[in-house]
Amino acid sequence: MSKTVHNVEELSLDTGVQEMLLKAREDGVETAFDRSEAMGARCKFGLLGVCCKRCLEGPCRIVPGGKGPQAGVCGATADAIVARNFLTLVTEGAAPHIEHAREVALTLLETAEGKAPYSISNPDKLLDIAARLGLTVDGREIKEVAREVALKALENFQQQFGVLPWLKIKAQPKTVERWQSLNVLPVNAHLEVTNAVNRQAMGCDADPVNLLLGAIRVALTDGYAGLHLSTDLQDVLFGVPAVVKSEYRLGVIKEDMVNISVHGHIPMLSEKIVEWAEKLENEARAVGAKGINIFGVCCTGNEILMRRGVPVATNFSSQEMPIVTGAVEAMVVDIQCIMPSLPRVAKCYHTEIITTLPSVKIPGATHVEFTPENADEAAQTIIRKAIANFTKRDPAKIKIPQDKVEAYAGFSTEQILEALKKVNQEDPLQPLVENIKSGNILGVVALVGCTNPRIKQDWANVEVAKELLKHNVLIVATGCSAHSLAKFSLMSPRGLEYCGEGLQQVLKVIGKANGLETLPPVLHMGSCVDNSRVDDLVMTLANYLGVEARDLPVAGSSPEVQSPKALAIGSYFLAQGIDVHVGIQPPIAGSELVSNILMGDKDRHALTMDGLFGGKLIYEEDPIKAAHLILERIIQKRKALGLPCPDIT
Ligand code: BF8
Repeated sequence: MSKTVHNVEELSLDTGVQEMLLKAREDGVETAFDRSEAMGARCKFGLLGVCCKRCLEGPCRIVPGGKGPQAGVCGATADAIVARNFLTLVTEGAAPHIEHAREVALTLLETAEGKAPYSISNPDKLLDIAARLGLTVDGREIKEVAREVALKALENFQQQFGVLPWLKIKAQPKTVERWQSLNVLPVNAHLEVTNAVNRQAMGCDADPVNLLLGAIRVALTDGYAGLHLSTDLQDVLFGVPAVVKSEYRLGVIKEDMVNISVHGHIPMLSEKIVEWAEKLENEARAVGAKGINIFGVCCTGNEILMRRGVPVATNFSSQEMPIVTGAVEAMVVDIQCIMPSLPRVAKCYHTEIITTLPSVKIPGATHVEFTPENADEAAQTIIRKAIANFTKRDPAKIKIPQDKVEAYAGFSTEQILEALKKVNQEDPLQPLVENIKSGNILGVVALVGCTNPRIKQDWANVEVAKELLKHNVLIVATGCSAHSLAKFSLMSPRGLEYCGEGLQQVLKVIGKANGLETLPPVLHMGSCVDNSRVDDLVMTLANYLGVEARDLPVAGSSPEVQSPKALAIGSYFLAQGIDVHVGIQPPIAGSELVSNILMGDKDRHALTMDGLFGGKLIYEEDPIKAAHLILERIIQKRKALGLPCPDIT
């Protein structure tokens, strides 16, 4: 194990995590924070994006503008290598969402055919989607419609001609025209991923501009055949989220109960775990526990929080910490963002790490195979394993941080519109739009993405949010960033103190109309695939105003990004013409050309994302400076719309 240098206060803002980091050291357990420190300064070539490992002539590395070789053995320049590596990241980010969506579509199909033990929880959303797809719904059985919607959804992975069906039903026609003129409209998700990998291969695409447009094409695939498709069909199966009150932080783990953590991304498994936990309570009591306590980690946590109000313990960087409490009987994982270290940490305690999918196995974990058809059996097996583990606890190793905070979640676009209807039944968007026009709400920013052991956990997410709130920016949040903001009371009425006066007024009026003291200043919109909900909200506003999304004073920010998935989502928002901030250096600095295309202003550079699409990438590590760069762009967009603009200091 590496020698630890940093104080725990420098590693995480979360006091519960700090407490568990100290305990981990006492217990001799290595964590991601230790490994990050042991890794030391990161490889400069990697950080700049100028390392090429695509064939066995290399690996080739280029020192930009330096003395060494200025091209790989094959002749690829730094511009081509950096652009290709960026496309690789976006493709690696898109593929997991695309696979997630396909799994949900298959589950809907099997449900409709009576082969999987789920039901259509939200027929209204199903019928709405069916109508948008142009399917006949009148006089038909709901399961029949569900089957047809599922088959149509699967066309997003199969059709050889045309445009992704989900893009066609969701995107703004004018924006689609722009994408068409730039030849970035996707045909089917599998084809796009294959094509992207193909063009990255040695001896294929070497034009940096073409490669970056390729990244946009994959990002659009991610947005529609990954994010939107997953959310829409999950809402059909499990319900559209509505406001729920719950709790965050490690204090949600309960000493006297069988604790089961659900971690990963796909809600098909976690929904069943929650269902069967209730049904098997008696078995837990039989071994001396008071019951079964399910809590979430990462995006599975977001999914079951949004729909069921299940509490959330922690986010990405500190996913090992629940195990360190010594009070977790099982950590059940599905896919994505699961640290392979989990079984090694669990070895020091009694926790059983349970993998569930054939494509995600980890040495040292127990594997209980989950399929939609055997969902009930798998959930029961997992819960019974956890119950059996309760008796194996070592009381001397148990220590649970007491901190927990209340948070509101469940702000789907549908729920936001419902809340606005309480202010204006006939024209629900009117109060929101009027307040944006007047400047009470300066703009809307989506705080999204991860935490990253490279920087102090939660800190940048929280600081960016507070600075924006101070300037009357309404914040919506997803992913692990949402966890950060909830943990620091920005999703509860207590967060109101951080808001500017205008925003405070709006939140109170809408809150009171809904029987609450106030709306929370940050609206939790869900998991990372639920960035589709952010997109839905932006589209709803843009369509109401008769403008394109790119004209609105909105932006995205991922201050603690770690995953390529977040880069894919960010690129999707860039394609919509929405600015995206990242607080961790994206590996593009090795090419001035690529950096200028992605991050440059259209007035200063001939070819930019800003000029082509209307949004640009902003890289700034300092959260306060980052917030102000975002505010500047919001002000620019307000000016272009002829809206009043305050002085930002
Ligand atoms: O998909 S925010 S660390 S858990 S990648 Fe991963 Fe990042 Fe968390 Fe959810 Ni999204």
